[in-house]
Amino acid sequence: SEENVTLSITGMTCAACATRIEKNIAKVPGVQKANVNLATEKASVIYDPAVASVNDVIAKIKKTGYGVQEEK
Ligand code: 9UX
Repeated sequence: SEENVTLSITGMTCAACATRIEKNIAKVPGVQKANVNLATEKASVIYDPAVASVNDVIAKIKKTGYGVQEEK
């Protein structure tokens, strides 16, 4: 199955930041697709909720060195 979550990211200052975050999110087991938009400072992530959780994705972004919050 699939779930989609949108996260707000802080701390990105160049396009390579967004690419870096995308690649790192994609390494989280269960993540199927990750898109990070530098201009809107948002990440859209599709994942299998049986394998990954939103918190797994949040933890990975923090570990990569950026601030992150779930969109309400
Ligand atoms: Mo650009 Mo982002 O040189 O961590 S990659 S600032």
